[in-house]
Amino acid sequence: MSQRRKFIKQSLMGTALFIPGLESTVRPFSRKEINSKPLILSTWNHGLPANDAAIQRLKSGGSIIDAVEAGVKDTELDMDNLSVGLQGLPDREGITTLDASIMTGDGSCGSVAFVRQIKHPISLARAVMEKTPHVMLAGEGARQFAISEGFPLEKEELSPKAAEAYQEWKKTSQYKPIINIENHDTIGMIGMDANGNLAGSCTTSGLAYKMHGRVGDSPIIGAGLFVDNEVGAATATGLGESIIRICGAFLIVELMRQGRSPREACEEAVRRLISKNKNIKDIQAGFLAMNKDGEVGAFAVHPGFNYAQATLQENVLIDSKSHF
Ligand code: SD4
Repeated sequence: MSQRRKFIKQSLMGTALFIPGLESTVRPFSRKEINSKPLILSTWNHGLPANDAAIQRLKSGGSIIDAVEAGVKDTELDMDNLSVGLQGLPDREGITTLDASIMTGDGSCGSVAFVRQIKHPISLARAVMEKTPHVMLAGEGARQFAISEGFPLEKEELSPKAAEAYQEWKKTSQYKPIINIENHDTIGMIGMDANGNLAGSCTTSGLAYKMHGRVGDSPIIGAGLFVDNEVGAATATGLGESIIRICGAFLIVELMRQGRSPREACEEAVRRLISKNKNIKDIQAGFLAMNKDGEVGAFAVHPGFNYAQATLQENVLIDSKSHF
C-alpha cells in the first residue's frame, strides 16, 4: 500500500484534515451530499489530486470534457498507481495494455481498448470521439491511429515497481481474477459544469496478469462509464467482467431516469451484479453516480471503496457504503 494511501486511510479515522499540496480535505462518509455546480467525482484516493486537476482546468476556462480529460491524465502519470497508465501491472505475458473511455452528456463518446505504448489513452479516446466516425478502436489499430495523430509512442518497458511485482507473480503464475487491495485503482471520473453539462472519463491498465487481449469494462460505453445530460452520469471500478455482465453504468443512469436517487441506483446495480455473478466473495465492484441536480451516490459490493468529491470550495474523500 502506498504511503499516501496509508496516510489517507488513517486520516479517515479522524475529522476533516488538510492534505498539504493537494488543497484537499478528507472526511468520513456523510449522508447529506453537496448540491453545487461545478461538481467533479472520481473513484478511489487518487481521485483527490485528479479532482484538483479537473477543477483547475475548469477554472482556467476549460470545458467539462477538458476537465475530465485533464483530471484522469494526472492519474495516468502517477507512478504509485499500478492500475492506471503505462506504469500499471502487465498482463500474463509481461505486457502492459491500456483501456480508456470518455463521454459527454449529448451522447458523444470515444474509447480505446488493449492499446500499448500510449501514455495518455484518455486523450486517444477523446481523439477517437472527435476525429473518427467510430466510437471504439482497439489494439494495433488504436496504436496506428495514435501515431497518425502525433501521439508519441513510449518505450515498452515495465516500471520498476511493476517489473518487481511481475517477477514475484511469475514464481507461481497463478491467475486469480479478483479485485483486492492492490488491484483496484482504476480511475472513473464524472463531472458537471456550472451550466449542468455532464461528461465522464475512465482509464485503466485493467486487471493485473490478465490474459493477453483481455478488455475490461472501462472502455465499454455503458459498462464502465455512461453519461446523459437529461439524467446524470455513472462510472464503475472493480472486476470488469462482473460489471460488463450487467451494463453497470448504463443500468444506473436508466434507474435514475426512472426516479431512483444516485445512491439507490448504485445500490440496485450492486444487487443485480451480485445476482448475476458467482463467487461474489472474491468480487469487488464499486459504482459512483451523480444526477443532473448534483445529487451524488455510491455503492460497492464489499467495504473499502471510496471516492473523491470536489466543488470549487472543497475536495473531500468519502467512504462508500457496501452490500456486505
Ligand atoms: C477492469 N474495472 O479492467 C477494471 C479494473 C479496475 O480498479 O477497476 N480496477 O476490470
